[in-house]
Amino acid sequence: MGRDLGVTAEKQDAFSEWYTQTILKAELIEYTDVSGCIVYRPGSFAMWETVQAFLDAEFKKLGVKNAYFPLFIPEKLLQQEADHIEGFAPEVAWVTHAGDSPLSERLAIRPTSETIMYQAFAKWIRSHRDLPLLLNQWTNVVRWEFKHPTPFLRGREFLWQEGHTAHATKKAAEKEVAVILDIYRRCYEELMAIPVLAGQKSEKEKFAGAEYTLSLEALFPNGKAIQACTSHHLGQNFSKAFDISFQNAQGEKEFVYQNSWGFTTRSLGVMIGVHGDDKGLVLPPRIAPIKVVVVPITFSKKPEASAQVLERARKLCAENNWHLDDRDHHSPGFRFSEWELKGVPVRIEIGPRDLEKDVVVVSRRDQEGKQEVPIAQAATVVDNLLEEIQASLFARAKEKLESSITDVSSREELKAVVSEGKLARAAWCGSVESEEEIKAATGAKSLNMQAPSDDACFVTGEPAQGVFVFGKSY
Ligand code: 87F
Repeated sequence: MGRDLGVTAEKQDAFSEWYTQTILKAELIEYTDVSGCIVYRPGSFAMWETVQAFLDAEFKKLGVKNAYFPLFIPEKLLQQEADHIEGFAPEVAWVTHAGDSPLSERLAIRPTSETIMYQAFAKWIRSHRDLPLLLNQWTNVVRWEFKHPTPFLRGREFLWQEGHTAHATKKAAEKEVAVILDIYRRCYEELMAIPVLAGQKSEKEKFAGAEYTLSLEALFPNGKAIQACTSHHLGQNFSKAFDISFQNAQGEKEFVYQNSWGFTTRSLGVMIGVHGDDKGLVLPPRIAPIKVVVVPITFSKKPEASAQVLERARKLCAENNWHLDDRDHHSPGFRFSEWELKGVPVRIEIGPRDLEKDVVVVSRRDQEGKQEVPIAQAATVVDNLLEEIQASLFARAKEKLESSITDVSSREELKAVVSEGKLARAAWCGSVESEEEIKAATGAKSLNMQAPSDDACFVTGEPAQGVFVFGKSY
């Protein structure tokens, strides 16, 4: 493969150039004329479908049902819980006209669906027997961001699921909000081999409409942290604003307790950024659309041997659901580089000499080197190798995350740690003022709270809310 077909930027030195080249050249995305709106090409959409299948199955085990609410939200409805909308208003995109005629009321393009869903919840929930109400939808959302867009990581239109649930008791809601976070954690860790930090957001960083927000945070190779997803306990904030109430078993009126939780296509960007290398994508086997590619090596000067090689390669692919790359108009070297760029976890070569020996040559994307494997054992060896690659990518990323967390006991130490591209950990009071002060002095935000703590806050000396991790972030 030529220089311009492969990735030319080095991940270590030029991360953002590396990222952009990788996702374009690996055919994951295409840009459009609208900034922040990208095409998810089949290569990335297939991975999103895998994420969807994983999460959707887990939600269904909890009794969550899928539904679909409209894209357009009337202005009055969006304003109904003014508190939560306040800071977000500049990001809302509006439909104002049909053809040349102004609409009587402008319509927001959904940035999130609390308002439109909770209007319906108020109609549907009457008695404690209607609870819990557990709904999810898989949709696109539009948020007209003004920060620089980055494909997957920050865009104006993205794909997600949003779960919205109503419960009779606070206890039931609080149980669920943690269970959902754990499903999200497993999706990152088990499917995408990304270790995450799970915890509660600070007062400043939580969703304004929530009583508290739980999040997962991941670490990018450039030392920046990124919020990986959120699960909010809304308490009765929305049920009071939207009059979502029920008669309890004693016949008294009560407001429901609610949660909302979301997981977006940002996850794909995190996965790409964490695992990729100078040759391009490195995909964990469980999320890779093609897990194994077979490249038959044929020679026009040896037509008979080549035909046998092709036949054997076809048979192996059919038996094992491996991908056959029999494009003989491209050299083997070109094809190898292309599958490396696309991150396929395992490559198998088979040529006339291998066939004589009854072996194939197996390479793994995440490490150098090749091994000869007897054809009869190829399926077993490759299955084990895929498991090993999945585990090794996770272990490597986890070691990186853990070794980058450094305990600090002053703002100066925190500043030094984050400027080295690491994460700082400290017992902290969690107050909004203190967070603003830390941000101004160091450029870092709190990510989330890892554990409770009896220590004093490292900034104010007041009792700590808990042990928080801080870092520069996306
Ligand atoms: C942008 C414009 C208008 C985020 C916005 O996190 C409103 C909002 O409410 C807004 N950007 N949010 C917060 C979304 C909260 C919550 N919604 C359900 C989630 C997960 C899924």
